[in-house]
Amino acid sequence: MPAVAVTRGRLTGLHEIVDVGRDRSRGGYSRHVWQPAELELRAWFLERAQRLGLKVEHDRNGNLWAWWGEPAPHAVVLGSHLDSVPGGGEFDGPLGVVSALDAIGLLQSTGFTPSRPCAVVVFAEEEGSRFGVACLGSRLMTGAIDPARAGALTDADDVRFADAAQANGLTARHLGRDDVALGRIGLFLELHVEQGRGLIDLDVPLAVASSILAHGRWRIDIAGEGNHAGATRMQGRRDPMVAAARAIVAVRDAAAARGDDRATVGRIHAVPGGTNVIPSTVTTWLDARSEHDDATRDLVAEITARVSAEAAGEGCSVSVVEESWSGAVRLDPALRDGLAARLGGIPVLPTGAGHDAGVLAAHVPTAMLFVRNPSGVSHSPEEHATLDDTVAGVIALERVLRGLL
Ligand code: HGY
Ligand code: MN
Ligand code: MN
Ligand code: MN
Repeated sequence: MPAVAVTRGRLTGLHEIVDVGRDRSRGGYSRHVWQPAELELRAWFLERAQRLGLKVEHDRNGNLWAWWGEPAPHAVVLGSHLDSVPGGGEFDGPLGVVSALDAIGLLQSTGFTPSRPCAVVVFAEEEGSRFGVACLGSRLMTGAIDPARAGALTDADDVRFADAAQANGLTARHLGRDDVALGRIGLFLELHVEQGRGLIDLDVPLAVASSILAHGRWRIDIAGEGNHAGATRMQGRRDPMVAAARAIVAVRDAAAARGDDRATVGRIHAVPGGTNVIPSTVTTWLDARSEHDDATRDLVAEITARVSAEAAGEGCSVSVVEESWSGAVRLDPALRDGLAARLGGIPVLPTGAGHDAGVLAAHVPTAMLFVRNPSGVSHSPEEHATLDDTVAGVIALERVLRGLL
C-alpha cells in the first residue's frame, strides 16, 4: 500500500493550508464563503485537484467539483466543506476534503482505474457563518431552500448572497435546484472529524454515522426603550439587554430540563451598542437541536414562551423568527452497515453536528465516516485529530472507494 502523503506531522493537504485564515484575535480559523481565506482555500483545492488530473467545475450554487473521469450519473461522490465557524478548528470540513483527494491519489498511485465516475465536492457556506443559513450550497443544489430567499440573505456588511455570488462568477438568477449536479450523484460519502467524544470513549479511530439531530436556527429580537445610561433611573427602564440576559438563561433551562435536547445562544447584538447607552433592541440567535423533529419544535415552542415572558417582565416586546431548519436524518442503513463491515466492523455512532451529508441524505444514498478527535471539542481551536487517525481515515476511504468504483 503506497504511503499517505504527510508533511511535518500533518496530511500534506492539511499542511498546505495550515496557515490559511488563521484568526489571530479568536484563535483557530475564520474562513467564510467568498472572503479572502476561503477564496484562497478554493484556489488551493482547484490546484490540488488538477495535480491529480481531476477535472474541476463550479456549479451554479458556488459548490466546487473535482471529477475523476467524465462527469456522469451514478458517480461516487466524496467531499465536505472548507468554510469554518468564526475561530473554528483546523479539521471541521477540510479533513473531509483533503482525505477524499488523498484517497483518490492513493488509488491512482497503484494504477487503479475506476469503473464508474468519481468526484470530490466542496460545498459552499456549510457553516452559514457569513449568510446565516447552514449548508447553503447543498440546500440550494437540492432545492431545500428557495433561491430568492437565499439570494436575499445578507452578511454583516449587508452584502446579499446573490451579489456575493455574482461577484464570484455565478449568475444570481441561476441559483437553485441543480438537477444535473444532483442527478450525477450515485452515492455521497462525507468523512468528517468527530465533534464529540464517541470515538474517545470507545478508544477506536473511526466510526460510521447513524443519524444527525434535528436542528434549526431562530432569530430572537427583543425591543425595549433605548436611553442614556446615566440620565435614566433604574425604575421604569425597559432594557432589552436585561430581558435578553434572562431569556438566555431560560433557553439553557428549557433544554437542560428535556433529556438530551440542546439549545444555545452563541451570538448577541445590541443596538446601538454604546457603553453609555441602554440599547433599544437586542438580537440573539438560537440554535436548538433534538433527536426528533417534533421534540425540537416543542423545545423551541417552550423557549419562545419563556423568552416572551421574560421580555414582558422587562416591559419589552419580542419576535422569534425561524431562519433555518433541518429535520432529523437517519443515514442510509444499507450503506452504513456495508461501510462498517468493509472497514472491519467499526462502530456506528450518531452525531449532534449538522453536515451537508444531512442535506444530501434526502436525495441520494448517503454515509459519513468519523475520525477520532482526542479533544472531543469542535467549533473551537481545541478541535484535534492525530496524524495516525487522519491517515487511518484516508486509508479507510481508499479501501471503500476500491470496493465501490
Ligand atoms: O452547526 C453544525 O452542526 C455544523 O457544524 N454546521
Ligand atoms: Mn461545523
Ligand atoms: Mn463540518
Ligand atoms: Mn452624551
